[in-house]
Amino acid sequence: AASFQWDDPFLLDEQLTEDERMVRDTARAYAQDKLLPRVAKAYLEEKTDREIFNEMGELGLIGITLPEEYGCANASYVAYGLVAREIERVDSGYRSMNSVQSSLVMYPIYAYGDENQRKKYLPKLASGEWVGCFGLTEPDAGSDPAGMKTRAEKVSDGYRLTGSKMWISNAPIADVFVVWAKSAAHDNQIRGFVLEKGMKGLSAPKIGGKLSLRASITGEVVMDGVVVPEDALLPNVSGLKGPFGCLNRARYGISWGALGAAEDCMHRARQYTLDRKQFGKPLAATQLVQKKLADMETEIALGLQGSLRVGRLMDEGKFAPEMISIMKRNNCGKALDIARTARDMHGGNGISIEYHVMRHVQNLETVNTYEGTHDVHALILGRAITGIQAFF
Ligand code: TGC
Ligand code: FAD
Repeated sequence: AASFQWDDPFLLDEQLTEDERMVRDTARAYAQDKLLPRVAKAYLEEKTDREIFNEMGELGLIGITLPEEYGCANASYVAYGLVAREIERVDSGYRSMNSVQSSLVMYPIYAYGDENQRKKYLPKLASGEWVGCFGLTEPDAGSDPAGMKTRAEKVSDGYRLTGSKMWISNAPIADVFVVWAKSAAHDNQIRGFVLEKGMKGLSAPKIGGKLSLRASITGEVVMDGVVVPEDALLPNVSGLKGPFGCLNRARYGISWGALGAAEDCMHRARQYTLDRKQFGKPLAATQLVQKKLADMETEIALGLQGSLRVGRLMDEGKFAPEMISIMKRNNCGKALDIARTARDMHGGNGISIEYHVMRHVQNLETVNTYEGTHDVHALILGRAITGIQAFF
């Protein structure tokens, strides 16, 4: 019989290809050597380090699934998930920066754009020379993006966009804005537009005062009659399936990422309770602590296998969005529970930035909410199971 490895209980490592292991190792070394040392300061000071995009780009970690001709690595969706897991092991905000750029900005330009748009934007986004953001959510339309108010009207040689987007990751430092709007010239269908920093009427003020995801900058996107040329329109998709096609990829990556944060919490709780003695023995020698660690181990192991399976199906072109809802919902919810328990196991020290677990708890509150809340994914699954929509 094989011996049990507590930090890789189902031998996930053996289920990966050599290329996937290489990508994973590159991402892990980068995250541990370059991201971990700066995260506490960035989090406390609510500062986003713009250079992180260049660093990730240099290592080929941005837009990793897209073809080589656009400066990308043509890697598998499993490799993409492994990158998310390694980065989020350090901080969900850093993973967010990568997810948005890769799945929500580069993917739609690749999948729905024409060749000129691909050539213009993808290589610079892949290298991190440009930062991108994705504007779907609005002040009055979050879980229900069909309720968006942003409008595009036809003008002589393009479109005029008016409206505002809320809670947009990367927006205040973005060069490229993928924005969704109802277009009067297209039967009021939702269409995607690529806007650029500096366009008249476009601004992206930072949202301050966040108690979560503080290492990742978030903003509004205000479009006050922004006139864009005809070639700003993404020609090859129409309707909500456009943004949802991007969200499928990002949600899948988040399902891996959240477990990276959960693993970090579990590993820290294990070490802390082995080291710390109360009542004359290590905390890890108590039944209650061991049960908590066993529950964490179980949820992480099962969640990783689920995400791996969905990743393989994505690579084979055989996934359904509901599979991703199962994994996004489960892994984010479980990661949040694990992080809260790990925080508790650290006692008073657990609330300090030095011990990392409280930061993960705070971050995972957002991760459980964005890209479809825990309950919205339950409703997506409920609809698929019963055939009855219960959103309204
Ligand atoms: P519904 O009627 O279900 O669908 C409308 C059209 O869209 C198609 N569709 C999908 N296509 C591809 N993939 C999917 N997952 C799809 N889901 C739906 C559907 O087939 C239909 O197409 P057609 O051709 O018939 O028109 O739409 P609904 O209005 O009833 O939607 C309900 C619901 C709950 C599913 C949806 O609105 C939803 O998922 N809400 C959550 C919103 C959300 O996730 N927002 C995320 C914003 S981005 C973000 O948070 C980034 S944070 C990232 C970071 O920082 O890391
Ligand atoms: P609401 O939709 O108002 O939901 C509030 C509560 O009501 C939730 O608990 C929800 O589950 C529940 N609820 C909603 N509908 C139902 C229903 N039918 N039945 C039962 N309960 C329901 N968006 C982007 O477009 N781009 C980004 O880059 C981006 N980045 C983000 C970064 C951060 C830090 C945060 C916090 C958010 C970000 N978002 C982004 C927005 C995010 O996707 C939304 O916050 C999320 O989709 C939820 O929408 P909402 O905040 O409007 O909440």
